[in-house]
Amino acid sequence: MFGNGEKKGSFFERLKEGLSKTKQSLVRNVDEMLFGEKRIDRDLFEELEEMLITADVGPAFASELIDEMKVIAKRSDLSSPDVLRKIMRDNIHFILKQREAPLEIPKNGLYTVMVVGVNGTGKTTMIGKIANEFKARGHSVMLAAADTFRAAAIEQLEVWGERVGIPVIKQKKGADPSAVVFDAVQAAKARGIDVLIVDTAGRLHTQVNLMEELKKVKRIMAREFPGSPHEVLLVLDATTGQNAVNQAKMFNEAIGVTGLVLTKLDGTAKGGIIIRLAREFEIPIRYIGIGEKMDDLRVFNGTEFVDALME
Ligand SMILES: Nc1nc2c(ncn2[C@@H]2O[C@H](COP(=O)(O)OP(=O)(O)O)[C@@H](O)[C@H]2O)c(=O)[nH]1
Ligand SMILES: [Mg+2]
Repeated sequence: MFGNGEKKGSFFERLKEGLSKTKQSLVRNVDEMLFGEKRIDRDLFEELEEMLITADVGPAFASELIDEMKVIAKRSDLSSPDVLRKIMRDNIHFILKQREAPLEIPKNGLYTVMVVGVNGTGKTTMIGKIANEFKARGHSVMLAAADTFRAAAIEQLEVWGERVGIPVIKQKKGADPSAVVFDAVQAAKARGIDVLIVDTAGRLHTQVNLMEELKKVKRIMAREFPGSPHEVLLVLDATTGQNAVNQAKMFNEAIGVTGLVLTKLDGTAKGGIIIRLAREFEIPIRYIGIGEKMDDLRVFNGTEFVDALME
């Protein structure tokens, strides 16, 4: 249900469906341009580069791709635009493949995951889904409700806890998130829990406050269980396009991010942002989300993604 492997399964079909708008803005427009032109010349390459940038893949990737296309165009007479299309596919594949690194839960000892990201990106939903998956694989899992800014955030995590059948450590709204995390790490150690997942706030009165709070949560985790957090997962919403890139910069500089999750790839034309994130950050992409249902979150697989996008 969750792992990768079955290529033509239903997830692949849904991924294809989910990426259809991105495919329109990135692949079909490029195809039309290539197949519609009689001459492959400088103007065409300029137009192509502009189009790629509009499709959110980022200027660095766009210019590298065009440079490579130009070299090939000089060497051969390009009787078929398929050659350029293949270069595009191979380049996207190469970039995405580098960021393929599923989370590995060790066999022994407590493994801790701190989940961060701005409000509404899908943190709490993702936590519920991965908690369910870890449990199904035989791990004991515990959640910590360290988003104490909103009462609804605590309740939402509790609902997931009940649904999955795992404990949720919480305090009242407005409590110090570090105190919640302190309790959670103690409880996880005492009960011999395998995986502790910490939900955090995505908005406070100011951004500086938020980053300071997250830094403190991270410090407490490291102090109470050295080596912790083993993973800092940043959840990004694909529909926000370039904003996702800014968020990645901001969170990475402030607290250090070890894994990315890109949600809401369904129904957006901005899915090209995954290429920009993969190109500009040396951070593995752990999961992608294509909907709200339990099996709409999936371990990221670069080959599957590029196939769903280009096929
Ligand atoms: N379409 C779509 N919706 C999603 C996805 N992931 C999460 N959501 C929805 O986004 C909304 C915000 O999610 P939530 O987990 O509360 O975000 P948080 O504020 O970061 O904790 C909820 O309505 C989720 O169901 C996704 O991959 N696709
Ligand atoms: Mg939340």
